[in-house]
Amino acid sequence: MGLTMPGAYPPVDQQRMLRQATKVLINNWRGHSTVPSRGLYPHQWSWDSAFIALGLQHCFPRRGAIELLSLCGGQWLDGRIPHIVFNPSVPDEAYFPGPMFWRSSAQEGNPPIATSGIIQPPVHARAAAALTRQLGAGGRPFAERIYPLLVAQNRYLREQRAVGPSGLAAVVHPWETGLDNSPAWDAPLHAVPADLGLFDTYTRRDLAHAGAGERPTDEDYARYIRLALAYRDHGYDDDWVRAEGEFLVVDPAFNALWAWSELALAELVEHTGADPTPHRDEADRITRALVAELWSEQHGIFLARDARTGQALGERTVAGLLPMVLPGLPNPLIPRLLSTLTGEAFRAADEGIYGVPSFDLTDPRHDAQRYWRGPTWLNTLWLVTQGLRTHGRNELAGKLTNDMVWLTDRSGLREYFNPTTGSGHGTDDFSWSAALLIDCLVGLPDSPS
Ligand code: 2M8
Repeated sequence: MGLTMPGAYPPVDQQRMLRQATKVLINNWRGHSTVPSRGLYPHQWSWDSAFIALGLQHCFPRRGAIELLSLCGGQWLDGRIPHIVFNPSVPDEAYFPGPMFWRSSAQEGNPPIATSGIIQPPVHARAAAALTRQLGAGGRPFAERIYPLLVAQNRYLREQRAVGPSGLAAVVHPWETGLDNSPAWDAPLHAVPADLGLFDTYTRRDLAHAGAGERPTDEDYARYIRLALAYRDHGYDDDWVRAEGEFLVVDPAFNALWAWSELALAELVEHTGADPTPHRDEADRITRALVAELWSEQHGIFLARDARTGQALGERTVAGLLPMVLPGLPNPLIPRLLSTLTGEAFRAADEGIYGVPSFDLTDPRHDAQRYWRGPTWLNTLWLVTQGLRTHGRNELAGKLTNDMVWLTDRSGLREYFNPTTGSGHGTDDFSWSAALLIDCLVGLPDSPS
């Protein structure tokens, strides 16, 4: 079926695109979970699995449930869901840092499967709520099984990662934000020494799969390694890392997704008969804290904060727009966020801009092809469309959804896209691009589902 795209876009063959996206998810499936990509990311990643499950809900919902439960198989005793669950049949040298680096099994109480020791944004409850609706009779048993695991994930954030008087959660490594190489992390990250001597011991594997011009620099990679080693060598102790860690940042996207996940838990318990009120209260608490601590009236966007120095990090990034997913944001903030989204920094309504750039188009550090320093990514684009729909801005959400369809039709299911040319970059056959495209195609008028 051909869908005529509003605006400048020619019609696309939705059926063909849906088939291609489904094929990527089938090829990347490993029997219990989906790899983000077959070369660059050969294990299971935490927030990737949540986005993947949001696509699987439409074609293989049972597989989506297995995806999330298998990720939770790597959950630690303290509740953290690690950012990578390693596939034991993949050799250690296929990805760096691998299981031998993280040494998760040396931590008391951990599951037998090897994992990393850091976390990623909690999008999983949102995926679990969506799957529960799609699973029919299987929804309730799935909800009952996954709910306590997701509650423990959020308890970990509240008890082990809270910083400051309002108790927003801090991240202790740029990889925990998922927007790993964002310019917002430049100031706190560059305060961490870059020891290139670490590469005598450790070898980057990412450069075998993607161009150096599209990935982080060696200096930044050395800082990533140093931060991860220090956390590991202190037994992944969160009291230590909050007091002494060299990177401690409060990220608006991470915290907004935490609040959003509490709202999703409130939806989940409606299937199990438990009381949703504590989850709604927790979502309200986090939302109020976000506004009080991270909203910048001057910039018209949420800004991250360096919890070490107390300084706001002034970069305008897509992370600062994502609190839009929260229905409880104070009303006056919505038009402000919209004007930032459509203004010079992101130009999301412009026909010559595809999707939402991950970083301010006017900043000299904007790099349209380097990982998280400018390109459009489909997960953050999808989250922005969710936020717009939450606040009734369906027309702009529709334009951005069409951008997503056009980008993938033009350039394939790439990891990220140049927002001004639409060219594709990073790895190809990227799972969350496929999954979120499926979610968009199914939601379009004239949907092929
Ligand atoms: C990227 O991060 C990993 C480290 O976790 C890497 O660069 O090796 C990020 O884009 C992250 O958000 C994503 O979850 C991961 C797998 O797709 O890749």
